[in-house]
Amino acid sequence: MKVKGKARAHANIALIKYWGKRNDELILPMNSSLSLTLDCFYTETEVNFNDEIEKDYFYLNDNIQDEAATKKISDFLDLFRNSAGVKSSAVVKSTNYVPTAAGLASSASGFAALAAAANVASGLNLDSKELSIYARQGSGSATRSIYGGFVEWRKGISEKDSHAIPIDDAKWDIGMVVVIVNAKEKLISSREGMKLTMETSPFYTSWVESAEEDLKQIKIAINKRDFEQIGLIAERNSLKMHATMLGANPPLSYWQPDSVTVMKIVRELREEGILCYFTMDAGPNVKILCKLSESHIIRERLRQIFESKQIIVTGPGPGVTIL
Ligand code: 2P0
Repeated sequence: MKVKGKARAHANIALIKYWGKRNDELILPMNSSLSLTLDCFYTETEVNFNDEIEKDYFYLNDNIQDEAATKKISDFLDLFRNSAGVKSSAVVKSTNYVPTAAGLASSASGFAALAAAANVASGLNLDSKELSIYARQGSGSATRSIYGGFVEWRKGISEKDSHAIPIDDAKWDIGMVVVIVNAKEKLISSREGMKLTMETSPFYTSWVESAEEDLKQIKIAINKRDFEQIGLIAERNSLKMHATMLGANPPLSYWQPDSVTVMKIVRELREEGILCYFTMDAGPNVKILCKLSESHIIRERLRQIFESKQIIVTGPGPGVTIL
């Protein structure tokens, strides 16, 4: 049995959002979702099972992590240890390659890289579909980071069929401009935010129904390579998720004034004929879906208001890679 494994996984941005779980422990989502894996943001993780140590150690960006952070990793590694019959503790070393102050340190790339590394180190040798089922149990969005390009996370009926499938490698003229409005850590985590929304927002049932319909439509648009429809559906879906959060009690909003400024710029650019569309997640930063060939025009316009380091352009990224 190989005791060491190392892997890289890229972050993804949902175009059809996941926001709410029907099972908290197994991380089964209320609705299916769809994302684009990104090239510029990724995590590399090494898992080393070692008979001579008594407990797990977790280093993130070369810094040893506290008990709470390490426990999350240990619990996740237990899934692999239990399935593979591995009894050893592990040293886990993880590095986030996210441009400084991007505020995008992602649990998606983190748990996908950890899953892929643990898969090798434990000798389980799961295939990609099974790997996405394991990654899901670390963090929902990690399910989708197993694959590159456009990826669907099918909500499934049971824990065994809630997994990702690749939809299209997105190797066409597609990119994202990420605008870092604020790099500080969010005050309300996605996990808490989605729970609050599900439990208290009167709009929640409509959100789930509408997300499933958006998913159907965006898959048709991806199949036709209809970039305008992909963008319009994604933008509407993001706004609906945020509207549903506003209906929570207490109301939840991740927006900041600069987020709205970016949305206004996107709409203006569109009026000028540049096909670009915004999407936002559980934080104030705005991601603009665009044609990579037109990203320089968007960057230039944003530069009138934002600093260069606040604007990151990325293309579509690949799935997990074993290193
Ligand atoms: C998504 N988000 O689909 C949605 C849109 C944020 C907004 O998945 O609780 O870190 O670990 O499953 O995956 C962020 O939530 O949450 C997320 P858990 P996760 O990308």
